[in-house]
Amino acid sequence: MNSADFQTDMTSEAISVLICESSSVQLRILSEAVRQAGYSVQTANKAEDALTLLQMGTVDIFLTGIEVGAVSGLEACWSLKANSETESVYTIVITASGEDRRLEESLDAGADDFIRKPVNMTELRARLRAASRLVRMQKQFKRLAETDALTGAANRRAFMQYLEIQSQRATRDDIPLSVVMIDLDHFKSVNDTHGHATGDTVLIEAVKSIQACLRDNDMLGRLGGEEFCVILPGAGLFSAGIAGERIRAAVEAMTISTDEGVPVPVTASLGVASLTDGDLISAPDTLLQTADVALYRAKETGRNKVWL
Ligand code: GH3
Ligand code: MG
Ligand code: MG
Ligand code: MG
Repeated sequence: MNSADFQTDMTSEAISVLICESSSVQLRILSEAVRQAGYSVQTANKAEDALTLLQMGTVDIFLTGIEVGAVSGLEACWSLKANSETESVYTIVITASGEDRRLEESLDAGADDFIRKPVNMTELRARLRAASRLVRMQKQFKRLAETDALTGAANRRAFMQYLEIQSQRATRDDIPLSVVMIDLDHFKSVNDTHGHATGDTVLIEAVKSIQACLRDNDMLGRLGGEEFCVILPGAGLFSAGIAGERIRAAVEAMTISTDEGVPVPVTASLGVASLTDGDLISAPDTLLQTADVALYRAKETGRNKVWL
């Protein structure tokens, strides 16, 4: 091992590596080297434990031996790649001499790369850097595919996916879930009076203001032109109403003006809907329709208000 092996690899920051090896000595040596290279490291000494950690969705690169407990590294690769939540985890198989047949099977099962024992740490670091390049690119693509380009809010597809997951969770674990539908008031006249560019600025600023009202697990999606919706996992109708009022006030408090300094007042109307105990409306579509009806009532009764 030369001194370069001990330097922190700055480009690998924030990439998380899970190492699975049955030999605890090997595991310690590998995890020390990978950690020194600047990665965040988790370890497991059997594939069953590795799979549990992988399901949590925080692993970017999976470095695994082939003989690792009752479930082999090969089977772990197979089950990893068969699950849509973990299929993008970049998998590197550590292989010993005499394991060529199983190595081939691992690659066929979806492993992305391999490294031979005894592991050369310089080579391992180079392979991790190559893996990191792909992981970063993949994260970038994912972000682009899930984000509305103008405002940075989640796009409709990402929003619906999250709502589906959260409504299943809410029904299964019997916890509340609410949505708040948000539509800017008389937005057409903002465009007509001040131009489309100012309208775009209003959308961008509105998203910033709404985001500032949300918690970590909440999600703001842009469903269409000037229509947004927030998913509030864990919130019942009452808390969602409070969140809605906070959002309404934040939008009203925005101070936007045109390049000429003309103020552009903005308000929004909001409709709240909730899955509550014993309620059978668990389908995301029903929840959104209910929120839509509430939003319509808010519009009808004067705008700039929250309807439950
Ligand atoms: P209401 O209070 O009933 O919601 O009235 P409204 O004018 O907000 O509703 P309407 O649905 O009639 O108009 C929505 C407008 O939003 C029309 C469209 O030109 C504008 N719009 C949609 N997407 C964008 C966008 O990306 N940028 C800008 N600047 N305007 C947009
Ligand atoms: Mg409208
Ligand atoms: Mg509108
Ligand atoms: Mg609208």
